[in-house]
Amino acid sequence: MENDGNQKKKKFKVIPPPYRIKMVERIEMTTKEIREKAMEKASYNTFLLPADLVYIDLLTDSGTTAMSSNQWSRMMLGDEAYAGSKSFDRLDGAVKEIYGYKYVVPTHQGRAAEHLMSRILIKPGDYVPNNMYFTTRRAHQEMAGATWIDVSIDQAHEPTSNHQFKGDIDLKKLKTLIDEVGAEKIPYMSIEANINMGGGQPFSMRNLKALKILCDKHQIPVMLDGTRLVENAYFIQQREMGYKVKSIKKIVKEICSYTNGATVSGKKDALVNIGGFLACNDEDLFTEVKSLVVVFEGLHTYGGLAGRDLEAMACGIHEMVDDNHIAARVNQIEYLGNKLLEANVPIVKPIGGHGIFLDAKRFLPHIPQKYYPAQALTAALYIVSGVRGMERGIVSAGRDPETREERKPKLELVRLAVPRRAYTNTHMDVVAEGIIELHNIRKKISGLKMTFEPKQLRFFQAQFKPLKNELIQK
Ligand code: PM9
Repeated sequence: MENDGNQKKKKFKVIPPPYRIKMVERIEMTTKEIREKAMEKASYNTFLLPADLVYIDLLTDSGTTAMSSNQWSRMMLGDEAYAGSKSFDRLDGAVKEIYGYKYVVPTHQGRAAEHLMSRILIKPGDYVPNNMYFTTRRAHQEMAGATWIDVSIDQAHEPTSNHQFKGDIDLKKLKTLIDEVGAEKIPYMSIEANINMGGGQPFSMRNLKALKILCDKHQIPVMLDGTRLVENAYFIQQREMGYKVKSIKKIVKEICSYTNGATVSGKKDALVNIGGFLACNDEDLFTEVKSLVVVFEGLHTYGGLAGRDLEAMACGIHEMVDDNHIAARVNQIEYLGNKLLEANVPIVKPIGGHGIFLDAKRFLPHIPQKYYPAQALTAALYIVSGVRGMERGIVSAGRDPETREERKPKLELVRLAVPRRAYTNTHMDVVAEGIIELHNIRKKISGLKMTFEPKQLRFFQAQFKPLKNELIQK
C-alpha cells in the first residue's frame, strides 16, 4: 500500500505532527488595557498592529511557516549567481517533479505571478470566470481590463452548508457565460484550490475533470491558483471515492494534469517565508512570461528572489507532499474548529484546510453589514484574547470597479489562519477559549465606520472608528 501516512492516522485521536521542535521564538501575552490602546492606535485594523503586541498570530498562514532544518541548511547552499544558478535548477526540478508542468518562472510571491499572467493573457473587455474570488487575483484581472465572473456553486456562499466540495465550479453557470460572451472573450478559466475566501474549501477531482473537458471543447485554458493545492489534495484523499489509497503526491500531480498552468504563492503550501512562481505547459506563454518577468521581477531564473529563497522553496515543495505533514496540518485546524462547534460558536462548515472562519452575520446579528461586523469582530477578538485574525467580508470585497459601489458578499467572515508547523494544540485551546469568551459578550460589541479607504485592496490599510464611543461596551 502506498499511502502509509493515511493508515497511521487511524491509530490516534489527533494526528501528531511528523516533527519535533528544535528552535523556539518567545511570544508575550499583553494586558487588555494595552490591547485596547493598541487597537485604537491601529484604527481597528489588525494589519496595522505591531506584531510584538500580538500573542497568537492567526492573521495569515502566508509566509509565517516554520521552516525545517533541511530548508535552513539548503539556504546556506543558495547559489547567488545572477543568471543560471544551480538553485534555480533545483526549484525548476522540484516544480516539474511535483506539479508536472513543463515550464517554470519564479516570482517574488504569488501576486507577482498573477500580475504577469493577467497582463499577458487578458485584453480589455474580456471576462474571467472564477470559483469565488481571491483579493489579489481579482485585482490583477480587473486592472488588466477583465470583468471578473463568479461561477462557483451556490453552496460556496452558504456558511452552514456542509457541501464537501464548495470549491467546485457550477458548470451550468460557466456554459451560460460561454454562450453569452463567446469563448474568444474568455482568456482563461481561473480555478483556485481550496478556496480561501470561502473558508478553505476544496474542489473535487470529478468536477475538475468535467471542467477540463468543457474548457478544452471551447479552447479555454484552465489556469489554477495552486497556492493551497496540497490542502485541496488532502480533502480529495479523505472525501472522494477512489482516492483514499492514493498519496498526496499522486493526487497533486493528477490535479495539475487537468490544468494548463498555475500561479502559486509559495508562502503557503510550499512552506517558505517568501516566494512564488508561474508554471505552464504552453511554450508561447512561457516565452512571454520570461520576457515580461525581467521588467517587473528580475531575470527569469530568479524572479525577484535570492538563490537561498529558491533553495528553501525547492525543499519545501518536496516536504509539502508528505502525507503525514498535511494530515497533521489539517487535523490541527479541525481540532480548533471542533472546539468552537461544541461551544455553538458559528463558524463556516465544513471546517477548512488553513483556518477556521467565524460567521460574523450569525455571531453579531445586531450589526448590519454596512457597519462592518467582521471587521468589528476581528478587532474585538484581539482586545479580548490577544489573538489576531483578519476580516474576510465586505471590507475585503472592496468596490465594484465600474459603479464604485461596495460589493456586499454573502459571506461576512473573520478568518483565523493557522501558520504551518508554528503553534501547538495548546495554543489552539487558548484561541478557542478567547473566541468562546467573546461569544458570551457578543451583544456588547458595536459596529464600525470607515474613516480612511485606500484605493487598492482596501482591507490592508483601511481605518475605522467604533460607532459608539467604545468597540466593546462596558
Ligand atoms: N494570500 C492570505 O493571507 C496573503 C495576502 S492577503 C492577506 O491568505 C491565494 C489563494 C492567496 C494569496 C495570498 C495569493 C497571493 C494568491 N492566491 O501573498 O502574493 O491566498 O504570495 O499570494 C494571503 P502572495
